[in-house]
Amino acid sequence: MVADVSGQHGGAIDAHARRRPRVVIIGAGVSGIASAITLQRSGFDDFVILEKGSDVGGVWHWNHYPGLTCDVPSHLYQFGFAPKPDWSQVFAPGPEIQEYLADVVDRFGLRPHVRVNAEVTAARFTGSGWVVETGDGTRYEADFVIAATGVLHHPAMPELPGLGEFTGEVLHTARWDDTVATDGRRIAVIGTGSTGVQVVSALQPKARQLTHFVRSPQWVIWAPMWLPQPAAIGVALERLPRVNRALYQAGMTGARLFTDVVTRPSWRRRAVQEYARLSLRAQVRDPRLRADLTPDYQPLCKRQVLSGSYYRALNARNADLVTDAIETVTPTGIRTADGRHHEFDLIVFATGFKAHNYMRPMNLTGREGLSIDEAWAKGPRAYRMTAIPGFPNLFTVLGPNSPTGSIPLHHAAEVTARYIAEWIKRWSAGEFDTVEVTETATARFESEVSDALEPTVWNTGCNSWYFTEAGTIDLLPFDRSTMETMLAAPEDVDFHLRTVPTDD
Ligand code: N01
Repeated sequence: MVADVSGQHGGAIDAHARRRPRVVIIGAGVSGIASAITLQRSGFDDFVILEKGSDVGGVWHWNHYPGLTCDVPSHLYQFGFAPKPDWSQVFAPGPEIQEYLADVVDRFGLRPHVRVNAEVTAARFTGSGWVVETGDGTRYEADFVIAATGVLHHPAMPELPGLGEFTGEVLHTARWDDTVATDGRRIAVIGTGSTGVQVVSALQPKARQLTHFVRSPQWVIWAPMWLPQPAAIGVALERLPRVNRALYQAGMTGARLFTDVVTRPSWRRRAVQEYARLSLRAQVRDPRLRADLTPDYQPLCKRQVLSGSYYRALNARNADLVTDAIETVTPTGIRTADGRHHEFDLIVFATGFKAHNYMRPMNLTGREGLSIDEAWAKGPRAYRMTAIPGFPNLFTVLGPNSPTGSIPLHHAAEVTARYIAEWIKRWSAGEFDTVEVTETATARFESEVSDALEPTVWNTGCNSWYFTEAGTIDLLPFDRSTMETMLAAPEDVDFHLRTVPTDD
């Protein structure tokens, strides 16, 4: 078992047996769960999953704001190896997804491997493996580290002047406090990404007054997010696993259309964009409100927002849209640049995430003392989303340039985890002690990505969380089969494989 340094472990090469790799997985969200189950299915059981939160589920554990719904169809938002036939809705509510992930962890016997409330604060490459340390000082020795730390994890909280003086309540959607009352109150929601749109739709009906502060409007495509999945369909799919599997495959095939639309200009892209414009025209009749809600960039450029209720919520008598800049927060509300003062009981920040932090602020040190902050001084980078020069025997799942905006994420995590497992199998067979991607291969991958990003819709002139501070787009501009080919098998020419001399 992966143990703290004082634990018992025999990791030495046995000429007659395969080595038993010790693996630390950081994070128990979608990618951590996919990694753990993939290791299990490859015959490896000496792994521990270190999770900072109090439960598994990652983003679905941390987020439980009112209205949280997955805007990806449920039958695609699941693991290929753990199909759930009986989703309650076509677009599942957040708590049901969290339940699904917890259920997968139980069904696959992962609980004994999970340490919750175990935030990794440091990880150091020793020359042959890793020592990983959690906040309470526990240390784990590992042959491999898998950083499954997520993309949308660190809430972004703007430092608005006067915020500390506000006498009402303040919440960030990603750290929602379920005890805070919202009914009958005057609520400000700041931010208009997928989260802001969902939370506005959910809070408006029972709020005394809801004001949505929108700095840059988003295109909001109409979709019936509430559509139930009849129970009979769940029962039938449960009894007919082949049909369920075929449905999943059909969904994956359908998802190709979406990848195509965002990565290549075509009439298909234009058709979807026209539908986004129509969604606004058809639902917002007031010309002034419509003008305020019209973005100055192409639909699909930012992560596309889907909602069947947002515009209706804004049209309600108790709802207001404010596009004037926020000047300051006062003890009782918000003053905007036009001099108006808006009184509130509650301010909700739906202001998104620091999406390019990945495993940071962890103190991660690779070969020859190289820190991750030094390695990523010009922004996060990884060969094929998973391997970082200078960090041997460490892989990321849903790391830099992962297809968060174009390919079903569970699938991307599974494909990456299988790729990592291939390396670990070869380590287990004694082929090498350390594996490290070359700088040349990483630079080549970056250059391929950069060229392929040119014609994508993300590159058509908007500002979104897809952009890093260095101005690059942190997404994968390739289709699913290209991603699968990239990660089908390790290519030795792109790696340094080393053996570590032993004392005897
Ligand atoms: O965050 P965002 P999100 N003053 O970064 C505004 C996923 N997700 O949490 O555009 C005023 O998209 C900012 O304004 P601007 C999904 O991938 C999935 O909504 O910078 N406003 C923007 O409007 C999504 O894309 C589901 O001008 C400020 C907003 O805050 C991702 O999470 C559900 C501001 C941030 O939007 C992130 O979405 C929900 C300031 N100082 C989310 N600072 C599913 O259903 C920021 N803003 C799967």
